[in-house]
Amino acid sequence: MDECLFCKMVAGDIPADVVYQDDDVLAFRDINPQAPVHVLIIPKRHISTLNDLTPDDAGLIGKLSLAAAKIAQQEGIADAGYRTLINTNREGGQVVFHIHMHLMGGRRMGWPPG
Ligand code: DGP
Repeated sequence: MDECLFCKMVAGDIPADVVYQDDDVLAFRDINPQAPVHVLIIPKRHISTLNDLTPDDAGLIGKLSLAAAKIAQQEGIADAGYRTLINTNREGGQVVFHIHMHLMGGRRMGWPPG
């Protein structure tokens, strides 16, 4: 997707503060952090929203969660706890239309989220 911000990060055309990557997944620090640790974990392949997943993407989406747990360990927040979430479409709060899992921690999370 030529115009996708996160695809440009995958391509290296826009700088990203990368904390983890493998063949399928890229993770980088959020530009507007909402917690001391705030990382976005994305599939390198463009998928716009959770609604666009197919059964073939099951493994890929699982890899986002596995990466989140690995990064939480790396960032030292695994034992204290952290939150992962994926916003979907307008009312879900999605602003960038390339699936991304937020990983947030380093403070106590409130509930319900706003
Ligand atoms: P969402 O609302 O779920 O679509 O989250 C989009 C997130 O993307 C938001 O927390 C801010 C982050 N973001 C937007 N533009 C950039 C950018 O250029 N660089 C980085 N690192 N993060 C960005």
